[in-house]
Amino acid sequence: MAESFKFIHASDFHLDASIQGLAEIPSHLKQILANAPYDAATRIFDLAMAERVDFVLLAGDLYNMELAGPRSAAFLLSQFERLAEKNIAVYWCAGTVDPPDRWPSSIELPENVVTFTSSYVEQVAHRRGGEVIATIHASGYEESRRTSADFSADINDPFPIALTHVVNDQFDSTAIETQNIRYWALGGRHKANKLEKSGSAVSYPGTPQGRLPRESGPRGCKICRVDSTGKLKIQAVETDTVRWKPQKVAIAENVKKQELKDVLAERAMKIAADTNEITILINWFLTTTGEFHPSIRNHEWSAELLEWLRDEFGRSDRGIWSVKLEIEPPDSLPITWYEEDTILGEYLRAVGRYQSDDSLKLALHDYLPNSVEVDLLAGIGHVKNTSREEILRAAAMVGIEYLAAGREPKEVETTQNA
Ligand SMILES: [Mn+2]
Repeated sequence: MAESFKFIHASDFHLDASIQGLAEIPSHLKQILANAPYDAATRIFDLAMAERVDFVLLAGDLYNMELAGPRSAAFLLSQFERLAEKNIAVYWCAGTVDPPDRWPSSIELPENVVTFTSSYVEQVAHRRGGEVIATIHASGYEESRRTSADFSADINDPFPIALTHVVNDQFDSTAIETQNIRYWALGGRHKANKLEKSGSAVSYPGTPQGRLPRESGPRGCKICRVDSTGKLKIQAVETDTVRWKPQKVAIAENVKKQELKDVLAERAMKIAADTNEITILINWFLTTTGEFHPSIRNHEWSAELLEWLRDEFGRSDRGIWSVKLEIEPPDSLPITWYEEDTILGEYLRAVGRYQSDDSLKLALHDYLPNSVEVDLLAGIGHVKNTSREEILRAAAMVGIEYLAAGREPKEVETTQNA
């Protein structure tokens, strides 16, 4: 019988990278947002202390050593010292932005911290008392690594772990041969991911704190428990203090303002009830059904709703902050509008030509001011096909906003495209 033990696996702290995607930050959230990456990382180290784990695996990208100020290094140093007092080891492999050889040479890391910077695989035996309880095969990020073949262990090794950082599915996790490795502690993905196969687990803990609207949902780390028979149990632990939670709400085009408020309030209260000790950031996306109705598409209307949501649910520290509220273009517009001999009719027919003929280039750069840099144009002028439809729908809506203000649809019959 071997000894049971436990460890934490975390990666991609990106301590110096702030939360993005808010056009304006209310004053009561400034400190919370600025500290979120540190608070999330602190929760990981608190967990290591509370659980008295044997070691912590850090799979790279803790902070950008080239760009970050001293706060990140000072933070890690103090956390590592906390762990040192409890005799908890740290194994830290380099990601793309944190090669530990860039660690300030004047600051010595405590002895409990082992760093892996090279691209070749090093082996470290982790001991408890005199006995080896796990073998760590670790390497820093290696750009040219395309397979997991560099990592392999002997079948008799005590609990072999591979620790490294890979980028954008540099190698296919599903193709990893177990190579006698029991646990693949990987970094480089911001979304957690786990794959178990024949006695081996391939695991990404993801970032402990989402930073962008697309990094929505809970974020955290993994705590791994190995029992005396060698059986491994992996548990995800949420650590984020700020969480993006986009909300899609389906409404009718002709919804009344109070009805919509009731729907949004119900949703917001449910979210508030499900989460505590955490700030929720919401981008609201309203999708509509039914015949086009002008009132909900009035900007003052949606601005008023957003303010109302903020006042109702958003003024406390650990509440819900509504970042934006978007109403998606309707499925269809009244067909008579397309037939009208008006500027609106002409405009919608022009948009319709682009919608039905993909060979017509959008050539958006013709409409940009001369002061915009040429290399920027390269990205804007050639719109990808996936977003072409969205842009044209949005263009139709802009036209309607100016040219159809105050109109009510007259006909029941509608066309398929907005
Ligand atoms: Mn990363």
